[in-house]
Amino acid sequence: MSQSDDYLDQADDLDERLSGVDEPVLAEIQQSIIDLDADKTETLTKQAIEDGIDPLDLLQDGLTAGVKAVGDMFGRGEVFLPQLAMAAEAMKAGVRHVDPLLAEMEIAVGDTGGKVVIGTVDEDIHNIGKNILVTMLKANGFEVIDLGVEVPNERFVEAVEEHDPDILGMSALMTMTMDHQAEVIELLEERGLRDRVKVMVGGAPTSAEWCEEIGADGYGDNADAAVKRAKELVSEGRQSVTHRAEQAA
Ligand code: B12
Repeated sequence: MSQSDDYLDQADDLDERLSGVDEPVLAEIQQSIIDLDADKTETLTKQAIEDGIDPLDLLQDGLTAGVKAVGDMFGRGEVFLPQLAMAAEAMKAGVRHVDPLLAEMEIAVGDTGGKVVIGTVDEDIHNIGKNILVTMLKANGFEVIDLGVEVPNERFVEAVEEHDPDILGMSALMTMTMDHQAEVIELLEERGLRDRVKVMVGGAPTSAEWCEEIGADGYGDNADAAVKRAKELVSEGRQSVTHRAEQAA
């Protein structure tokens, strides 16, 4: 039996792995990614958009849930890298259509605006989540400088010096690479730059606890929550600047 036959056998009884979602089309989107069927994911995503499903639900409960299910199977050794890559392609086929809607979506919290430097940490090529976050930050009035993937620690620090952003965002998708987030914070401290920028961390293996442990300022487990936190951090920064100016006057 070939590797793909094996995979289809496992995919057949995946019903119980699908997380409970209200909209049947979202479960179908999850399943289409599990089936590695990018064409179907694309068709269903377009249908869900036409049906008026909330783009954030579509993203979280449909596309992301589907790709994470394949990630879990990969983690258990039930599927291999080619299937993981195909699941990523299916996800991207859907995200392509959700992206224009996210680009118009304002999160109704706090001030708009501010500058963000963002990238995926060194030795890590995962960028689907980061790219979604970039789209949503831009939609909410942030100027975004995207450093891409596999960004060396030193490059993050240089970018803070060069662009003087309100926020430095670092994405890490692997337990092996999340330590780079802590290392960059240490480098910022060593260079006397830590007080100049708020640091946000995110990506599947990270958490609010990790954020606190490494002394970062903000965390978001999805792009929606991340944008809200970014807005809060920019507002807090502005308030403390006003406060310092008032004290100096
Ligand atoms: C798709 C995928 C891939 C694709 C990536 C394609 C791409 N262009 O990104 C491909 C096939 C290339 C890939 C490769 C690999 N992968 Co991979 N991959 C995944 C998978 C299934 C999904 C990731 C994803 O796109 N999720 C969807 C997005 C929308 O979610 P997200 O990334 O979490 O982002 C959201 C939030 O986290 C947040 N967020 C993200 N970034 C940031 C940043 C900030 C600042 C903030 C505030 C918030 C935030 O907002 C986002 C939007 O809502 C995960 C499984 C998982 N559970 O994450 C494995 C996974 C991350 N991969 C894994 C592995 C091991 C690998 C490989 C090493 C495999 C290999 N043997 O080669 C390589 C990595 C090579 C490298 N050097 O980086 C492991 C990591 C294990 C671990 N714990 O360390 C995972 C967890 C799978 C598993 N269960 O084993 N992978």
